[in-house]
Amino acid sequence: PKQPVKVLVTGAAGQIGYAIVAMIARGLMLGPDQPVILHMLDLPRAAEALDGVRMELIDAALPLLRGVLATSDEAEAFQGVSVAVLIGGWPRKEGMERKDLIAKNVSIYKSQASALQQHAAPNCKVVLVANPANTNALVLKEFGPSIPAKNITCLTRLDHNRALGQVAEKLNVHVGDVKNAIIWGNHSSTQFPDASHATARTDLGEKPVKQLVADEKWLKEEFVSTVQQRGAAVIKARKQSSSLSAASAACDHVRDWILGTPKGTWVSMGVYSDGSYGVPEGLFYSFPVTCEKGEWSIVQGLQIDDFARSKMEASANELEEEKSIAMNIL
Ligand code: NAX
Repeated sequence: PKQPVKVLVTGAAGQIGYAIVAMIARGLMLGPDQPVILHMLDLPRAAEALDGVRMELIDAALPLLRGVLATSDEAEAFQGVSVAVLIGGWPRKEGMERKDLIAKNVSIYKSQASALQQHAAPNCKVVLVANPANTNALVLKEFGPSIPAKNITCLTRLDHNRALGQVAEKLNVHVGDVKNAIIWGNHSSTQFPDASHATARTDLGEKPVKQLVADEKWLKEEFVSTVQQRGAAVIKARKQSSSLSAASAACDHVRDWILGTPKGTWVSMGVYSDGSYGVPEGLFYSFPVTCEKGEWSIVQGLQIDDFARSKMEASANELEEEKSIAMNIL
């Protein structure tokens, strides 16, 4: 029998936290045969609500769940964890400028970087969900010099899944038959959702989505803006931001990272740029990646046309800007 793995969820009393803890404890993140111990962190002011989540997890009688810790102490929360899902952050309030949002989160991720270095398991894998996700990942890296860059990632899988969903709706096929969409860049409205390398399985076999859609205007305009604006559309409809889809995407992200991507399939992950596709090094940027044995690698050799290039650059520019704001605060 497998030893339980300790998984940290920060912001666990929040919306996404509430949705994800049950998913993790049901094996959706690490597999149906992998027992887990959940470490849940939230702020002291949310301690009571967090304790309610802990009670509900016990009440759900989940056989894979071998322990639950609910705490507002960072050192205790990070102790011995092999996976850290960082969702807790300062929320964007109406009228708040990006600069202020970055500043608030820099101080949170500075402190979590040191907790991670001091207390987490040596090869702990981290996924940053809290926004601005890419720049929070960078702050974590800057303040956690002993954490290997390859162990820090940020979540763009929700955007990736949204892209697959839009293509499936358009073609009227099952979403499981669509693959290899790409989200390039920042988890923000400058991201570039790219379906030009995607394929879909049909009665005639696997075909390029470009050929099946046969509507360049849709692929370059409506598809791109629908995926970019989907978060806003959900907020407008639900009066709350995406949470079950975000939780599900974070499980997909970690599962594929640790257990591997299927052969011939890639997914999108925000990772530390090595300069691939001309993206400046030293930014956390969303790329197409494949994963094997717990390591991601950026898919190489895809053709990038001028349209894609300009969108990719715009998102990189925004990330450079966020980086310089964060670095000025550091
Ligand atoms: P909520 O406001 O419901 O929950 C956030 C929780 O974090 C709260 O319970 C809060 O007390 C806690 N928290 C704040 N500071 C903390 C700290 N220093 N340590 C531990 N906990 C702390 O937000 P929710 O809707 O769950 O969203 C969480 C984050 O995910 C936000 O930053 C949001 O912008 C981001 N998102 C990122 C997505 C992505 O794809 N990368 C998509 C969904 C989501 O918008």
